[in-house]
Amino acid sequence: MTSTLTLHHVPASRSFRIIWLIEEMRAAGVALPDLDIETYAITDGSLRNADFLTRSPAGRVPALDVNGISLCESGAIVEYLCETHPEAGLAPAVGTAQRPAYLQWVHFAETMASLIANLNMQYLFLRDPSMRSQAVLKMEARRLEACVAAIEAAVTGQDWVLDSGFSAVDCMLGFNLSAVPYFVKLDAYPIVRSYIARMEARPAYQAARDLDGPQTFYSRDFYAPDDAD
Ligand SMILES: N[C@@H](CCC(=O)N[C@@H](CS)C(=O)NCC(=O)O)C(=O)O
Repeated sequence: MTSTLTLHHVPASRSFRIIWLIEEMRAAGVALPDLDIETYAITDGSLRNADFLTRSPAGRVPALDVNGISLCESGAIVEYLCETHPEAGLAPAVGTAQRPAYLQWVHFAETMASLIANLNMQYLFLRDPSMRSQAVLKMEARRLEACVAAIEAAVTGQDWVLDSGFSAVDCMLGFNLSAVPYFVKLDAYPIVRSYIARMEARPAYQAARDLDGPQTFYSRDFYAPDDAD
């Protein structure tokens, strides 16, 4: 059977995690088929078409078609690609000392991304700005900042989140950290800023950004509640 790899994608969304991981795998010498990228948009109804819903029942990206298997949920896709390509060395094997931390951070990335999604919904996707809840805006920005602080602690004294070095966890968190500066000022988090700079310096990250496409959601540099100090 011919190998195929198709990513159902929205530029600057969680599907960036998958493009970056695939580029890291190629950089590690894994022979993967060319990546076909099918691009959708959050606001034009394309994520609700019947064909797409067979791949992703909640109508969310990413979804990946890989050798006849269709899979949604970025964390599941990342875990699946890492376990089918252990030679890439991007995930600690089952039973190794770093495995629990790997699993924890893959899933932590989604706890954190749900806060970004809530802030995106409130600031960008509500029909009418008067529908925004200032209390939710404040609370979700604070909860997002707590996640940034957790990453600051995790990368203190090391380049990547896992003690064992760069891993798929960093690809999961990389998407989050590209969106965080729209809602949380990073001045108080110099270690996170250096971590972001290390991510952005990786050739695979840059190749993935070229494939990702331009973000069209954010029209401002920073979003804050109306009465923020
Ligand atoms: N837990 C899912 C979340 C997927 C998700 O919500 N993706 C967003 C883009 S970042 C989406 O497709 N939003 C479309 C919508 O909410 O209608 C994952 O990690 O893949």
